[in-house]
This record gives sequence, structure tokens and C-alpha cells, in this order.
Amino acid sequence: MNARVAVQEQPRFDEISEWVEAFDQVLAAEGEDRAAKLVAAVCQRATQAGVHVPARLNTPYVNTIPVAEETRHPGDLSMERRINALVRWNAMAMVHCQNKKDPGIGGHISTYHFFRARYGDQPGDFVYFQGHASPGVYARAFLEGRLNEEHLQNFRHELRGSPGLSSYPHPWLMPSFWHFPTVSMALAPIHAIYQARFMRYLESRNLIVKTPRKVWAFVGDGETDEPESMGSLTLASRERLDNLIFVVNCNLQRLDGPVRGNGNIIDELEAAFHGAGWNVLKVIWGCEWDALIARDKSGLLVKRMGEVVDGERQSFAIKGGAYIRKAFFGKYPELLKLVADISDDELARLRLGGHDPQKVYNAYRRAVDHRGSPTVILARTVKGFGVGSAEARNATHQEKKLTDTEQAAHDGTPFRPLDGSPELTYLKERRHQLGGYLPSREPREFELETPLLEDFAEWLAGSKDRGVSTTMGFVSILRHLLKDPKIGKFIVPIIPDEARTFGMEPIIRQVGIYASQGQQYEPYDKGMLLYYREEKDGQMLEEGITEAGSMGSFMAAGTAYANYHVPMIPFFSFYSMFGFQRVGDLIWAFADARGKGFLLGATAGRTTLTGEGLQHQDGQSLVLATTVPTCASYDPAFVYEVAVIVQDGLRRMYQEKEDLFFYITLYNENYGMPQMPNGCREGILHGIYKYRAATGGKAAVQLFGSGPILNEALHAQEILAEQYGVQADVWSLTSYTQLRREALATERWNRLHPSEPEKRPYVLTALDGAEGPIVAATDYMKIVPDQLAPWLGGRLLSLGTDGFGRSDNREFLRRHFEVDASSIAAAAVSQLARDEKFDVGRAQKALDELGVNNETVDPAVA
Ligand SMILES: Cc1ncc(C[n+]2csc(CCOP(=O)(O)OP(=O)(O)O)c2C)c(N)n1
Ligand SMILES: [Mg+2]
Repeated sequence: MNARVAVQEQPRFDEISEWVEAFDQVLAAEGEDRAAKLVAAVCQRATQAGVHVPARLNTPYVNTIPVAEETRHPGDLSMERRINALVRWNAMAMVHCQNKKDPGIGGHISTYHFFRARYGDQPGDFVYFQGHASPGVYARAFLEGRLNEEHLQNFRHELRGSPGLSSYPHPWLMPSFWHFPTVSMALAPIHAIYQARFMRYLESRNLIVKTPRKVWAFVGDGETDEPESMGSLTLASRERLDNLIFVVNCNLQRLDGPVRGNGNIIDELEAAFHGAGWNVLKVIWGCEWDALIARDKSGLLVKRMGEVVDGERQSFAIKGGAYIRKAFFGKYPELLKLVADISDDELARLRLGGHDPQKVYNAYRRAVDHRGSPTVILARTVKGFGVGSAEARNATHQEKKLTDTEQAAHDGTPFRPLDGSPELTYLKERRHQLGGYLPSREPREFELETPLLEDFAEWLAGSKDRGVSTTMGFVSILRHLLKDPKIGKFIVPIIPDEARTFGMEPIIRQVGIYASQGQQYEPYDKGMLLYYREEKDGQMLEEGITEAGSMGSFMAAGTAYANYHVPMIPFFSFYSMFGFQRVGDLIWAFADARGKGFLLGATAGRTTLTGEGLQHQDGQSLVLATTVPTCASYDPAFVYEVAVIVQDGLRRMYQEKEDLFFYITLYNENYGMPQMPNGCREGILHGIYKYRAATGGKAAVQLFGSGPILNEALHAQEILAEQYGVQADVWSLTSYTQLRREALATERWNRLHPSEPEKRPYVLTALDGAEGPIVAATDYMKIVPDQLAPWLGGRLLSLGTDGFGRSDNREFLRRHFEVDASSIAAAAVSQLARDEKFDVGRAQKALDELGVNNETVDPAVA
């Protein structure tokens, strides 16, 4: 009989007993380690023999920490309970019994013993609160005296009262309070992971001192549905981030219903986190259940606990003791006997682990002491716990009848006991011992001397006809900055597996890739100059293929000035197509967090990136970038423009301390980079300057170009002059968005000051005296130049790359999208003809001569 058949049959009971006995003996005589090795050896043997042993990622549906291993909660429990009740009361009063009243376990009383506000002169623990738990956090801050009644009354009334309280954690709106934006689901988990990793990075590079600081993330169980929540779990274990603790608030509910009605979210998460190498602590049952479990010698109770699906568990939580007795215990007569002497009321009051301070304390303690891997605490809770009729309700959005107490809170003003009361004394004493209040965002003044434009002389001088791309130019600028004695060490190059695509191998060689464990292998290309170099104190973050993860690092680095008081300067380069549209929500959060740094959209442009086609060719990231208020976006044509923008960006963000960041498109087309003309610095930064004036007289038409399409405009200028006797000026448009923003601000000022002399937007001042139609050509969508339409009247004619990309070369792509030199020239004569400045018949003929087919399908819909 072979081994496979053998496992199909039920093994005999006496046989099992013998094996178990043998195991027990090893355990007793030689200890846990040996016993575990023995089991592992048997499993390995079984696998070799072809016996399928299913991987066990789940443990029974009980608490991970056995009662015998618990330590006593060190606090004054009744005092903490009273304080907690005050927090709940005020949270409830503040939100007038809206659905978001549960302060969440982020405000749980056990946090009194864990969240340090500082470590010496270093910032303390980082806590990512569940966004909709903000009322609980505010209520506690109110008790602590950090917020007053007026604050609480102005919750969600940010525009009416001063000071207001923002609905959710937004550093943009409350810069001295909230550290981290979280309410968009899954921002907290992914950011917490990369934050914990970046903390290690800063320590390894000796930019901060090592502290026992922890990163705590409070996550909803429904929130774990988001791919970003679970997508980076293995990074955390791979990097052995024992400074990271997730607490998943397992109330089994999301908004519409149960998280896994027909399944079991705690089991599911346990298996996923175990599989990803995390330390998993389940906190399911409160102390009252311990006694029951202890009394049940058969193991039937634990079996029953594991049988139930979550949809049913919800019923137990709301339908009362009689129902629990019948539906839960009633399944087995032995279990009914077990609870025979317990009343229905008592059954209903059996607490869940997440609401039992003793259990939560022990889990937190263990998580904090755990070494070698991140920890997740799966805490079973009931939604609305402690707020009476709201417990376990699914329909949390609906108006509901309030109990008397709730009604009182509804009408009530916030309540704070007198200073000197035992509660406030206790609370303040605890916070004092933990180094102060939290959350508290305290960006300190930092002094950073950023480079002068002269330091970029090499890139302002041009390439002397050598074919260079703006990407190559940027990479050499970055290499130079990395050597800068003042800012070099603060720079964090971030890359999601495209370093070679962008020609960044020299940077890998120059500063090394950060590898927490160092390089434990000899790279196959070690013999080469630009080998794959990993170092414990490497400076570059090579994230692998994850733009979301890279944004996690960009976020941690770009806010380090506030969170660690170290002015890190991230440069995150990515495939421009996979930036804003892939991780737009994370970029939005970066703006909220007052992040600083540079996003580089490389392989930019729908016609400049050749060969790749529809899913790679980016014609829209500049449109998306313009939607982010603190994002200054630029579309430079030449390396000197890149240098000017980077130099000024560094100055504004790190010297002038402006809270903004930059998006710069970088292309891979090589051409001779000209020397920077005199006097164009201001224009580059504002977004427009005249690059090459008409040489044969006054221009009758204006050509705008951006990125490599500027070269097409320059070529068109020659065609127009040589073939049609039309003079044109050519302008470099480095940023339509910046020009538009300035124009809108000017227009607003004019609107609000009708009695004052009208001011002119920069773009109009720049175009002073420039006559005729304006043909704007871009490698991005037409709506990019169209941003200026309100100020350019009917003069503006935009050529852009609306529609889906194709795989072909630049010549064919530009012809297809009608942004090549011929199309630009044709558009110019066509418009001049409409303006009656050019013969109509001659214009029609020009189209033929220029090879512009006027009957092809519109690329916008092709
Ligand atoms: C990306 C995103 N999608 C949707 C929402 C709207 N939303 C707010 S709370 C919530 C449910 C949260 O459920 P869960 O994570 O289980 O948290 P709980 O309130 O149960 O602790 C949803 C869908 C959001 N905030 N973010
Ligand atoms: Mg939930």
C-alpha cells in the first residue's frame, strides 16, 4: 500500500494516541524547540514521500495569548474606564450621534500605556488612526486641554467657526495636530509599512538615532479589502520590521454589511498575515469567556467558536442572551449544559477581546516586545461598543431612535471635569510619563542651503550638439546633487524597477541600493563597472515593481522634515504613464501631508516613447497633475530648463520652506541641448519664454512648444518662413498649469478689486506685442494648452495627443497625432487663412504639400 492511499483511511485512535504520547514525551524531556523540530522533520519526510500535508496558517478561533501567559494590566482600570467614558461622551456630543461616533480602538484605554509622544529629544511613536475615529481622538485631546469647547462645536464646521476641526486626519488642514492622512481606505496600512521601513533606512544611514519608536496602524477589517492594504505585507516581514504594529479592528462590519458574511475575516486575515511572515496575535475573547473555555474539557466550545460564519456572529452580538443560548450554545447539548448556570443577561454581556483592557493590554505589550518581524493584532470588537443601541448595528448610516442617555449626549455640550479632578490628573500624569500629547505634528525649523543656479553651470551650457535626452540630463543632475556637500546626503532616489530604462545604473553604482541585510550574494555582474550594488547604508530605494509602494517611500521621505526633523529630499522617477493614473490617490494624500519632493515622469509623451503603444504612451499625466493644488508641474524641452526647475524647486521647498512638490516630465528623445539663453530663468519658472524669435521680420503667428515637440515647432518655424513666407516666433511652454494658476489668481484679484487698476496675468505680459494666431503643440492632450484659452481669446489653436497611443516610431506617431512640424505649419497657415491673413486656396494647397491628409480619421477617436 503506498503512502497516498494510507492517508485516505482514518488512522486508528490507538495509533494516534501513541504518536501524541511520543510527542508529549519529547516535549516534556527536551523542550519546545526540539518538539517543534521533530514535527518539522516528520512533515518534511511526509512531503518527500509524496504525502500532501496542507500548510497550516490558521490556529483555532481563540486568543493567541494563553491566559497563563498574561500579565496584569498595570493601570488603574476603573479610572481608565471613567476616562474612556468621558472620551466617548464627548465624541458623541461632538458628532451629534452621527454614525461615526465610535472612537474606535485607536482611542482605547490601553493606549495609555504604549503611545510615547517622544523618545528623549526624538519624536515619539507614529500612530495611523482609522480616519473615521477622529472624533475619539479629538474628544481625548479635549479632555487633555489641547482643544476647547469651541473646537468641538466646530467639528465639521471648518469654514464657519474659528478654529474649526476637520472631519478626518488632514495635516493640510490641521498642521500642528495630524501627522498622517488616513481616511481614504488603505492609506494607513501601506504608508505605515513604508514608514517603518524608511525609519530603518534613516537609522541605517545614521540620519536619525535609533529609538524604540513604533509605527502603529489602526486598520478597519473592511479596509483590508483594498489591495493597497495587503499588497506590501511581505516587504514588512522581509525587512523584519519589528517597529511596525497593525491593529485590525475586526468588528466584522463595513458600511453595507458584514465584511465576510459567509466566511470569517479573522481566519482569513490570520492566514494571510501568517503566510506573509507576520507575528499574528488574535484577541477574540474577553476574560469572561476564559472561564467558559477552561470549563469545557471536550474542546467542543472552541470547535463551535470556529464553526460560525461572520454573518451569524453579528446576530449574536445584537440579538441578546436568549438568542446566543439557543443559536450558539444550543447546537450541542454539552454546550447548553456548560452555560446552564449563566443567565441570558450574563451571556449577552460576555465581552469580546477587543473591548477587554486586560486582553488588549497584553496583546499590545507582546507586540511591542516582539522581535524579528512585524506584528498584527486581530482584535474582535463590536461596532458602536459602549454607545448602547448602536452596538453591532449594520445600518449605521440610518437615523435611529436614541436611548435617553444618547439623547442627552446628543443635546449635550462637551463635558470636561475640573482641573485637578482625579480623572484629569491621572490622564495628564500618564501623558507626562509618555512624553506628552499625541498626535502632535511639530515640524521644526531646519536650515538647508540649497545649491545656486551657478552650481548647475554644466547643464546650462548645453551639450554642444551631442544628442542627449532630458532624462539623461536629469540623471546627471541628480548624480551631481548626490555629491553636494550640503544636501547630498538628504537625497533619496526612489525607483520602481526602471533604473536601467532611465539610465540610472551609474546612480546604483554611486550610492548603492539600500538593503537592510546588506548584499548577501555576489551579483552576477560584479565584474562590470555598473554592477547591481546593494549596501546596508545604500541611499537609493529600489522598490521593485510597485508604484504604490514607491509612493509609500516618497511619502515617508517627503514628510520626514516634519516627522523626523530631517529634511529628506525624495526624487521618485517612474514611467509617467504609471504615475498619476495608477497612484493618484496616494499623490493626493502626499499633498494633504504637506509632502515635499520631486516626481519625475520619465518616458513621457504619447509620441516620444516609441514602440510601446497604447498602455505605455502617456498623454494625460499633466492633466491629472494639474488637479493637485500643491503640485507644480513642468514639461521641459531642454536640460537647462530641467536644471532651472530643479534648482528653484529645491530653493522653494527646502530653503523657503514652502509646502509644495514638483512633477517634471522627462523624455527619452536625444537631441543637441542648447545653451541656456540669457534672461529666460523667470520665464521657465513661470511657464513661458520666447525661445527663438522670427528672423525675417515681425512674426505673424506664434508657435508654442513643450518637451521634444518644441523641436517640431522650431522646424515648423523654418518651413513657414522658407516655403510660405510666414514669420513665426517660437516659445517654450514649460508649464501651462503654472501659467493658468497665476492667471486665475490675478483674475480673482481683479474681480475682488473692481476699483483698482487691472493687473495682467504673466502670460499676457510675456506675450506683449506678439501678434497673430497661436498654435500650441504638445505631446500631451490638447486640454493642457487649452488651460490658457480664457486669456488667449480666439487666438489659441491647440494640437495635442488626444486618443489612444500606437506602437510605432516618433515620425509616424507625430504624424498620426498631428503634432509634427508639418502639421504645426499647416495649422498655422490654415488659421492665418481663416483670419484672412493668408490666401485660402494657397493654404489648402499647403496641406497637400506638407503631406497633411485632411480626410484621415481623427486620432482622438481612433
Ligand atoms: C478608498 C475609500 N473607499 C471608500 C471609503 C468610504 N468608507 C468610509 S468608512 C468605510 C467602511 C469602513 O469599514 P471598516 O474598514 O470595516 O471600518 P470600521 O468602521 O468597521 O471600523 C468606507 C467604505 C473610503 N473612506 N475610502
Ligand atoms: Mg469593520
